[in-house]
Parts: sequence; structure tokens; C-alpha cells
Amino acid sequence: MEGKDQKKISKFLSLVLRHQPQIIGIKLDAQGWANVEELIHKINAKGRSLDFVTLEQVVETNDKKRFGFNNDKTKIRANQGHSIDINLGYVSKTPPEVLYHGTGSKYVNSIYKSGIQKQSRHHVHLSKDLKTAISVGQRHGKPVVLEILTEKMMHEGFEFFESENGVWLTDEVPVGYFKKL
Ligand code: HQG
Repeated sequence: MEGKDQKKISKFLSLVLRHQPQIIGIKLDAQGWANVEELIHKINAKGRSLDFVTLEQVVETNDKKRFGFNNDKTKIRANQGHSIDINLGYVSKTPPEVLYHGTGSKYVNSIYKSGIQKQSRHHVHLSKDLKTAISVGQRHGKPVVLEILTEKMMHEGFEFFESENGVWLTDEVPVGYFKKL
């Protein structure tokens, strides 16, 4: 299958599995899992064509490993990025010494006033490397990268979690715990 089609499916899956499962008439369980058979059936019922092999390809080749199956591939969920209330079962973990947050220059003044907030997502998303942070920032216009003082935050009781696909998450990064690069 062509990359362009995969991207389309991936976008639609993000919408369904992170934000609006009801648009195809499915429900996610408390940990965010959808039943694979039902998902495929309901997506096809909406006039899109998807089979299991294609779904597997999308999960395996997705550039950010956005989705994951359970062991026997009967269930699928998004690895992060939800706006609906689900519990992914993250366990608090010690982050690397340096983490980055990529944002758009238009947000920087506001961030310096009220800290980095999770906005519509469940957590603030942080990147392990600069390159990723820059591309995350570019989604919001001219990119700005903020370095996060993770050690200081850990000492002061803030918790960090790592998602299945290597994105670091935390509840908020208040003013005083980041600096502009
Ligand atoms: C900004 C993508 C004003 C924040 C990426 C960000 C990531 C504030 C924007 C994942 C603010 C929210 C998440 C404040 C934070 N005032 N603006 N106080 N605090 N912001 O998209 O981090 O493709 O919700 O800096 O790769 O850009 O979806 O978050 O710029 O991992 O898989 O508000 O989404 O992955 O934007 O991106 P977003 P994000 P996917």
C-alpha cells in the first residue's frame, strides 16, 4: 500500500482511538483499547476500506509508533495523545537528565507566564532529542525549543511517565523549570 493511503488511515485511526470513537460507533475500554474486529467492521461500514493486514502494516510502519496491539492482536489502542478520559496505566519513571519541549514562537510569552500546560491532551509531551522537539514545534509555526530541568523537577516531586513509543509525559512544567535554547 502506498504511504499516502497509510497516512490517511493513520490520521483517521488517531481521530477514532484518541478523540472520537463514537464517530464510527465504537467504545474504548478504560485502558483505551478497541476491539480490532469491531473497529475494522465499523470503519468499513463508514465507507472506508480497511482490512487486518493493512491495519497491521499501519501499526508496524507508523513513523511515530502511534498505535499498539495487545499480545494476540485482538485489541488495538493509541499509545498516547488522547483527549478522552482513559487510563493507559503509565508507571512513574526517572527521565533522562535532559528533555526538550518543542513549541511555536507564538506561544512562548504565554508559556513564560503560566508554564507549559497540557492544553487539550492528558499530559505535556516532552522529547528525548532536539530533532524531534524541533519537528513537534514546527507543527505550530516557527519552532522554539525549551530545555526542561527534569532533575530539579524530580527533586521537587514532579512525576514523569514514558509512553510505549518513547514520548516523555508529565502533568505540567511550571515557570522556573525550563529555559529557552
Ligand atoms: C503549547 C504530536 C500557550 C504547547 C507530537 C504546544 C507530540 C501553551 C501547544 C504530541 C502553553 C499544544 C504533542 C501555555 C503549552 N500557553 N501555549 N501556557 N502551554 N502550550 O499539539 O506538545 O503527531 O497539544 O507548547 O509529536 O505540540 O499527535 O501538543 O505547542 O508528541 O502523534 O500548546 O503530538 O504527536 O499543542 O504535541 P499540542 P504538542 P502526534
